Formats: sequence, C-alpha cells, structure tokens
Amino acid sequence: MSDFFKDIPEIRFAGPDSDSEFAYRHYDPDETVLGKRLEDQLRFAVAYWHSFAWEGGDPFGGATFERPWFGNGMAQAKLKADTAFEMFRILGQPYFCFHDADVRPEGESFAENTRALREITDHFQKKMEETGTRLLWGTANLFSHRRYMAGAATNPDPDVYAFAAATVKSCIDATHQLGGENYVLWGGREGYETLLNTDMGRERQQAGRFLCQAVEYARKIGFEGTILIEPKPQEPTKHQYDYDVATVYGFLKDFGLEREVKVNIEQGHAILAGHSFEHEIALARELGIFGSIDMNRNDYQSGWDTDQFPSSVPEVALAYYEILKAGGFTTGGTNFDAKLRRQSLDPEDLILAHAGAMDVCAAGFKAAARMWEDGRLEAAREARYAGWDTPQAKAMLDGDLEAIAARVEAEGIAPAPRSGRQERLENLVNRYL
Ligand code: GLO
Ligand code: MG
Repeated sequence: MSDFFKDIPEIRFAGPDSDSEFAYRHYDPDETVLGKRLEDQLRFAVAYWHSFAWEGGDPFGGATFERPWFGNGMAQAKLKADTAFEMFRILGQPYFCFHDADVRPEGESFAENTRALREITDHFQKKMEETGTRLLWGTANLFSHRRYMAGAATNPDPDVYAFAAATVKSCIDATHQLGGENYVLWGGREGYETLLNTDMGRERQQAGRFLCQAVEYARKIGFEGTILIEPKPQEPTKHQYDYDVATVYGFLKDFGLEREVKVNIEQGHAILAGHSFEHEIALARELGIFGSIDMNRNDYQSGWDTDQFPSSVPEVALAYYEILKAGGFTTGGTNFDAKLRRQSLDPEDLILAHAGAMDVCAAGFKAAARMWEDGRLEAAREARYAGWDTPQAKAMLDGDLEAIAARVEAEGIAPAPRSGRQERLENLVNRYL
C-alpha cells in the first residue's frame, strides 16, 4: 500500500451537472452505448512510463518531479507498482501498459534485467489478481539505453540485435504471464540520422527478420494477443522506418506479416507524419490492420511529440467514429501515452489529468456513437458513390479502356460536377457534439 495519493477520493460518475473536480461528468463505465458498457467500449489504459517513470526532464533541464519511488532498486520498483495500482483504483482504470525498463531496476547484464523483470512480473500478477486490473499491452524499451543509440533490430552491430531480441523474448514472456491482450513494438531507434553511414536496405531486412522472430516466438508459447507495430515518422531518429500506417503496411506485406501484425496508432505520431489521427485509423481499418490507439495529442505549434492528455472532444469524436466503423476495439483499447507538463508537480495533477482525459474520450465516444447510430453521415457518403451501384459502372472496372471509350462515345457521357457538401457535413457533425 502506498500513501502517495492519500487524500484523493475515488473518482466516480456524478453526471454532467456535477461541480466537483474529482468526478466524471461523462464517463460512466456502466452506461450502455451501442450495446456495450462504456468501459468495455473505451478500454482505457494508463501508460506506466509517463506517469511513474518519467522524472519531468526536457532538453533544457532535468527532473522536476520528486517521487518517493525514484531510484534504481527493487524496493523502489515495488513501491512504484503499489502506487500505480493505487492510481488505477482511484480512477477505476481497467488496464495498464508498460515497458520492461519502466517497471524494473536497470541491471548490469541481460541476466540481471531478466531476473528483476520476473520478480516484478510476479508482483504485478498478485496485484492484478487482487484488483482485477488487466494488462492491455506489454513492450520492450529498445531505445533509452546507450547500447541502442544506433538502433535495436537495425543496429550495425549484431550483438545489439542479439541483446534486443533476447529482451523482446523476456518481455513477451512477461506479457504472456500477465494475460496481456496485445504486445507492442515501437521502433524508437529503428531509423537513421544520416545516409552517409547507413545501409538502409540491410537495416530494413534486419527489422523484418526481427519482427518475424518475435511473432514466431509469441505464437510458439501460446500468446494469443495481438502483435502491434506503432508507427512514428521521426523523433528520436531523423527518419524512422515505421513512418506511418501506409509505410508499415508495405513493410508487413514485404515480410508476409500483414495478417499477423496490426498497428497501434498514436494521435501525436499521426500529426507528426502530416496526417490526421482519423486518417491513420481509417486507413488501418481499410487495410485490415487496425489494432489499438495511443490517445495523446501534440502541441500544434511546437512540432514536437509533446505527449499531452487529450482535451478536445471534437477531435477525439472523429477518431472514435472511425473506430466504430471498424466495429470498435477487439483486443485494443485507449492507452493514455500522455504525460503531465513538467510544472504539474502534485499527486492531484496526475489523477485529474487522467480523469479529464477519460471524460473527454467518453464525451467524444458518445458523440461518435450518436453520429453512427443516426446514420446520416454514412447515408450522405453512400449517396455520393451511388453511381457505382449501376451494372454499367461495375462492369467498367472489369472491362478494358477500349470498351469504356466505346461506351463514352456511344452514350455521349459528359460528367456533371456535383457538390462535395463539405461544410454541410461539418455542420451535421457539430450537431452531435
Ligand atoms: C514514443 C512512443 C512510445 C510508445 C511505447 C510503446 O513516441 O509513443 O511511448 O508508445 O514505446 O512501445
Ligand atoms: Mg505511443
């Protein structure tokens, strides 16, 4: 038991008119939306690294937070875990996610790291059994330690590949032991700084083999969760190989993994890649690789991956709309890969950042559900393509250019431009918010 959050009450649903800071106005986990409990629709998760491991540093200054669990020992790691589970209880958070390096002390060798990870995994397992909290996904941190400065799977040094592969094995083991519903790979250092020292073709092959080996191992031990790649265009490397959803799909096809691996899409990463969040979700859905989301936005001016908690209902509504079109989450969920601003020092800040984000997501999801149930947006979209339902239009796609040209001439086809009605559709969307 940790007393870090000692004076903070449990956050519970109190309705939209509540004036309390420590209450949900929109998130009632038991409310039925589109035939399911809201908790089961949204599947919220806390990201262990930002909330419990990050110390508040930025490129210009070090730690700003003082937490009783900071330090590199097993006692601190357990205090950290107990505090984290205390936060999950206060918030009613059903899931969490972690990297190995967030949860265990950093050892001198692979063997020490693995021993420490096993000990903390057993500790988690007990806490999960006691509280009912579940693991949305586990992952390996293959980017913070200096050994990974030139990549993990894509490193020019085969010993680094070996260390990274062994680490992934240990993290898949931990995820499997804890009943994790997904396993994530984000290629933080899988990219390059300059082509002058980089063999891009070779590095891409290494990344492909690495992913195949991870998938093979996970299936061999009976892990049934989804394996997810998290695209990001740059930062920390200048150019990352998993740039965006389209790039990841090409990569998966190349290595025959497009039916084995899906994507974990992060809002901030989509923006960095020059896309909207909903674009990336919609594309993944159409390609059959939509898995899960990291719900954290960037600052729109700074151009950095600032990992802020979501605060805009209209933005998240459009994202959830695309997820509803995909049939909702299956093994995926809404992970808050978000951190406090470094001046937000208080335990209350950590709780209320999550509570506010959960409320924003609940309000956005319910707006998306209204849009979906009402069906007018989809009807307008279908009407726009209705011409394609005619037998002539369908036959055209199976025919050849000569037949098409003959028909255009014979029927005197002269297309009449029609309005795309964007503003009217935007007006319609605003009525659900
Ligand atoms: C960083 C990423 C990172 C991943 C995590 C999961 O930009 O968002 O936090 O989500 O490593 O693999
Ligand atoms: Mg992320």
